[in-house]
Amino acid sequence: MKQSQGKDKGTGVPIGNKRPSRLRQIATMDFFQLHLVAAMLLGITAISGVSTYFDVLAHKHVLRNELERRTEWFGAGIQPQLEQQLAAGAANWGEVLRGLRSLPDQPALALFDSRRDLLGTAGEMPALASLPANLLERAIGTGREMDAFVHIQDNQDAPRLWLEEVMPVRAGTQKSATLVMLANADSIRAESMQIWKRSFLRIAAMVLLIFAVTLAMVRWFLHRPLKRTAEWLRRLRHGEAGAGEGVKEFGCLAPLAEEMSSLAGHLRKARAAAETEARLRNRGERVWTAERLAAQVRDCLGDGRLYVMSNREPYMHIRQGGETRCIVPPSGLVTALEPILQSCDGTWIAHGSGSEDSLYVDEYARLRVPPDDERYTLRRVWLTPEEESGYYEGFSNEGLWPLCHIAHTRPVFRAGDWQHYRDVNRRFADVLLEEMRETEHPVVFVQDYHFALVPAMIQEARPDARVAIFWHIPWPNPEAFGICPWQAVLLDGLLGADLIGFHLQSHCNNFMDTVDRVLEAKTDRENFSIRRHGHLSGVRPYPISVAWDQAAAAVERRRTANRGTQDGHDGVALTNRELGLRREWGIDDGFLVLGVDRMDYTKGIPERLLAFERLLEEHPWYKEQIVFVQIAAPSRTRIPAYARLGTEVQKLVERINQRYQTTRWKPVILIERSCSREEVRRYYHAADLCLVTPLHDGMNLVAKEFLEARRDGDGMLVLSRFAGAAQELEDALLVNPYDIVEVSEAIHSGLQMQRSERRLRMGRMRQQVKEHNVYRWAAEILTDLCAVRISEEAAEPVRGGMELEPA
Ligand code: ADQ
Repeated sequence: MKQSQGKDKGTGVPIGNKRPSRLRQIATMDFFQLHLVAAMLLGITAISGVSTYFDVLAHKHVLRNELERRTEWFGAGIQPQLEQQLAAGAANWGEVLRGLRSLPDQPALALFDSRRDLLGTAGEMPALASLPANLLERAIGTGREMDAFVHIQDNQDAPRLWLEEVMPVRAGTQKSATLVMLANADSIRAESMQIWKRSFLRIAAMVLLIFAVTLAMVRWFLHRPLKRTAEWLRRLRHGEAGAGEGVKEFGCLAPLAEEMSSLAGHLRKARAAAETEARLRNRGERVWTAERLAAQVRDCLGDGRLYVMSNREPYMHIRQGGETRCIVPPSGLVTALEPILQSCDGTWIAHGSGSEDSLYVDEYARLRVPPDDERYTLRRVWLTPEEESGYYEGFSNEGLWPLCHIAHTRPVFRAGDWQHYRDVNRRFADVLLEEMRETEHPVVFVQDYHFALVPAMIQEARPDARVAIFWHIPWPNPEAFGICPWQAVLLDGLLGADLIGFHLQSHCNNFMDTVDRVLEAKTDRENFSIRRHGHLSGVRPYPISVAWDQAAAAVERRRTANRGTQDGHDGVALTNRELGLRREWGIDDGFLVLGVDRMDYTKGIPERLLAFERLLEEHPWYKEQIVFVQIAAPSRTRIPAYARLGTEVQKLVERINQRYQTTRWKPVILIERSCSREEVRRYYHAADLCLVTPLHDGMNLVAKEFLEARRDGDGMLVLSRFAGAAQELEDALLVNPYDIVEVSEAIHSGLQMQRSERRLRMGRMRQQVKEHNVYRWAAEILTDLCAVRISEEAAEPVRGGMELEPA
């Protein structure tokens, strides 16, 4: 342990060699700050300098106006007396002028006669001769008062500023003279200098203040987040920090950190996948991962392009809480097919059922997904409400769904629904054909009972396409399927596929029997293939499963080992959040039994509730010691049978609760909504026992999700014999869901089972799901699909002369 401290976990190189030294960090920061501060200082000084200059200019203007006004007033004041003296023919003008200029700070005076001869002066009149003669000339010429500021070089060192005001003086029409007043304007200059100085000091103080504030802001808003981000990135690199952990603390760098976080997430996943692959190669294990699946599919597709079709789309744009959100509907199918499409940039064709879907597509109803990492194309198909109701709710879910499940709900077949089903299948097939118009040898993977007619439509238009369809629900025996008035058309539609997949061998057998019974076709039970009109279809079981995240499982195992069982709950190491969840239902130390289903009559929810009621009846000491949480996502609510089921379940829950509840405890909690994947996972973690008791189910992913989620290796599964999953999970407590006593006793023995046995069973079941995960499911189907077609093409020259066999 000690040895690894201070080392880079990936390379074993001491961190000190790679990490920038504190000195270098400081130097980098200071250099950055210095530049920033210098630039700011320069900028602020320039702006302040220019603004001060204009300030001073404006002030100067005001002072000059003021001086001009004062000089004019003074001139106007002495003008009448001058005119009197002129009229009287005064002899000594020097004395007259000195008499008029009573105060020393009044302007100096000089009087010129009409011939421009100086008559007399008063006050300091420097360089009289150098006064701008043209001002005098112009004033005499125009007979108007004029003024100008002039610099006069007298015996001082520097030229001084003066205001020269020239004013005509008249006595009648005969006598005239011109008065020149010189006012010292040097004070304006001195005052301007004062303003410059004052402004400069103010600017200096302001710059200093801004400098300090900027520095503080840089340190607080940039330096600190930068340091934190750098530290977080370092920890992220060493795998010590979570991807999104504390991103909000990074201030203005949070968006960058979020991007980095998602990048790091991708890198970590890639690294984990590579490590897992390497480990598996070393151990010679055959566990499938998303990466391995992607590589396999790329390999077998070659130049071909993959097209997937399903009713449900992988990304939906919906309006929620006043904003549009892009959600991934909870579906095992998306988990399985996404890595394939992402790896080969395929096209997924699906019903655009989100309320805002049409706003996020181009003119061809396409968009690139995933939205934050565009890797493949989603082509949305639009349906009218009538089409949706006839094709989806009517024929698919009121007809085919109950037809294929032995749950004793009558299938309803209406001619109008069938018409819609055919039309919608045609529409989807046309869209697919349009999408693959320019692709040679496309590979098509159609999903489920919503599109039974599509394979033949594709086969007919594009014989070069390889087509597989996977039927996600059971296939009943020929007698049961014979109820459907259009069974032959459906079978012909399906036989357009090169490969028809079911969960179980028994479903394949039923399918072969049905074809034998209904169509003129050659069925081969040795190779499990059917030839109809010269086209060969393979029929194979591919038990679907869930994703298995090796890296996450390893992390969880380590965490569990560290936590141990210190929380005191026998064997199940619970996180605080999960403990909180148990407390919420008032059973800190008691048992949590869980059911997670769509609210569907095939899932056996009422029977399960009756079994739980019987448990309370038979073992009264469970009172206040047990809670059954049933999460039921509303499903197909517009179909009457589903609406009735909802009411029945609510009434049953009410009855049981009324019978057993106490003031602080309710035995059954019904959560009637679709929960997020994380929420469902929390329940899986917290549960002591998961009840999966469908009356009939193709596979049932909840059972496998529960096992995958139990990385602590504990918990028990009670599983219906009539779920496809029961074929693989022999270590579950298998029950007949109709047998209330058996289910009730299975719950009891599951809860009371020895910890060692429970863990042994859980370990074996987890191993099964790990080895037969959803990536393996997808890889096997696509590999078989490519192989079937290739071997047939290879045999093309001798077609008709020999029996072709799928590989
Ligand atoms: P479903 O009939 O839908 O699938 P299932 O396989 O159990 O049944 O899958 C249900 C999925 O929905 C699971 O992933 C589960 O976690 C999720 N889910 C259920 N209730 C939920 C809730 N309240 N909130 C959120 N998520 C919820 C059909 C066939 C099955 C077959 C699958 C896949 O009927 O037999 O296993 O397709 O092929």
